[in-house]
Amino acid sequence: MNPSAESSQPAITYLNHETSVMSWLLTRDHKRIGVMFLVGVIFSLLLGGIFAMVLRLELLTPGPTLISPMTYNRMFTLHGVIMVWLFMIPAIPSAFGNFVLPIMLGAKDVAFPRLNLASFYIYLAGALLTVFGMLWSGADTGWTFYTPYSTVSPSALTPILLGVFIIGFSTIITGLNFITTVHTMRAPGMHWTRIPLFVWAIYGTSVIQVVATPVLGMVLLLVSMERLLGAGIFDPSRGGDPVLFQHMFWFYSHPAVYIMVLPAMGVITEVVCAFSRKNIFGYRMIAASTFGIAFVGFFSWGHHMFVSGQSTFTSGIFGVLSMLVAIFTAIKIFNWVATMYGGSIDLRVPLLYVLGFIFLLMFGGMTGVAVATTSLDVHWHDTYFVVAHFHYIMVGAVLMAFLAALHYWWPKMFGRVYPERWSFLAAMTIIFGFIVTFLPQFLLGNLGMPRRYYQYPQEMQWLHVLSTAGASLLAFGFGLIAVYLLWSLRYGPVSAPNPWGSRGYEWFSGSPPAPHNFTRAPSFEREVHDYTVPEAPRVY
Ligand code: HEM
Ligand SMILES: [Cu+2]
Repeated sequence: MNPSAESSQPAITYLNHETSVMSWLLTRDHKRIGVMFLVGVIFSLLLGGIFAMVLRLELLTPGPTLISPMTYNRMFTLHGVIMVWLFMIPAIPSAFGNFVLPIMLGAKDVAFPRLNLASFYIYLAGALLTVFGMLWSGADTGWTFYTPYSTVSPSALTPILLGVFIIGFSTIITGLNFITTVHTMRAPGMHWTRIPLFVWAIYGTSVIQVVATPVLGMVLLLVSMERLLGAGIFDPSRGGDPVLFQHMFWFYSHPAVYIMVLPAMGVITEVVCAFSRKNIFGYRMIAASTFGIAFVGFFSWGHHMFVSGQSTFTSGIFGVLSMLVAIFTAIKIFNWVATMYGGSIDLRVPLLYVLGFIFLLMFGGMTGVAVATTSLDVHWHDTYFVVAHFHYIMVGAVLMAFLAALHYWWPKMFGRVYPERWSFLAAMTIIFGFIVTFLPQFLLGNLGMPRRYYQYPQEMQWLHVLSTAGASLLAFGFGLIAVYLLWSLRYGPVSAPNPWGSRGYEWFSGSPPAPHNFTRAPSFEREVHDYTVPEAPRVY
């Protein structure tokens, strides 16, 4: 390691070169835009989390506890809408992807910096319209907006549909921007086979974003037209077909799961390498399985419709196609474990989240194969079994990766470190709290507890009480993270430029990076995460 490089940091960074509010609001710097997205998604997580706590408190007793049935319907709808579109979809790509992707490629920004800023404001406008709809009178259809009820529901669905429609443009623009950046902005020496796997993951995600999101846009607009103009597209009483809605909705919403999970897998790959001090086992297989998942993800939407009246044959095909995803996922899990095996493991907090991720993803994935089995799903459809399954994927896995990324790149983004012990305590609380919250829901579902119900029989109460207790642990864990990260922004010790000794390319730049990342293009003469050679000097 070059000691002079280790002690020197850029004097002028993206954080201190201009500090006025306007310099943030009008910035075209991908790093600042990434930070603004990060603030946006964390606020959304907080709001969605508050709604989740209200739901869990309501379910503490079999009868009415806290709120009315109608308020309960609104709460789970808003919780789902916020968690999916305001938090999960943009969380890793728009926040961390924006921050590190150009640096990993040796570029000084994304291909279209102005569009990048526009994407943030489009997200903000859509989010505000959605929140306006919530304050006005909320929506009670569930985040899936199923017709024909959604075409007649008296709640303020239209602003929420249009809010999500607008957010879709942000997703598409960001995807296009990343695709173009990967193709045109790579520094000399950055061959296709050298591209960091996080970038491959974001690239695969971007393709899904660009192809699938327009279908969601269309279906949301059609439901709005049906509500506003009485067009007869989905409502059978006007000659429409409600099942058509389900096809269009899931054609987007199944691949959307991969918009969430692929970037998460990209984060996991980076963190596994950094803390095993070893390059990834099977680079090509990981990159290829990313595209395998993205591709197969487009042909499995029918597994949400096993009881919609589609033929048994069709269901069988969709079931088998869905199971293929498990094979590609298993390839990745095998490669992560093989990377750690024989590596020199440094168990820091980001790696702890990775272990949580792998463990929970296996539960989520294996129950996924179970619900893709037509005969089993007929029993579990619309029960808590499904709620538990998708929370294992979305919260168990994706949220773990989000927290891994937050803790891994925090010193890179803000140049400060956070207290290690507190972060360990928070991580353990969250992983344990998660299991206590969602494991009982598999049992509840199997007992027949339907999804989206306000009341339940007495004998199910103990499982609901466990679940609510776990949720309180989760809330405590998140509170802890919020406190020590905010503390670290101001009082945390200044970080070394590369506190983890990582060989990821993004650590070529300073921490925090200079405004344009580099003064000259860094050298990509070695493989990413090559721990057999000394750390390359930083260039800023
Ligand atoms: C990133 C985190 C999360 C995501 C992405 C997420 C996503 C979702 C989604 C999509 C739904 C379906 C809504 C519907 O059925 O219409 C849902 C329902 C629900 N979630 Fe979450 N969720 C998250 C965290 C949590 C947490 C931490 C809790 C508990 C503390 C929780 C408790 C619930 C409950 C109780 C329901 C309603 C289930 C029902 O009645 O059908 N969620 N969540
Ligand atoms: Cu699906």
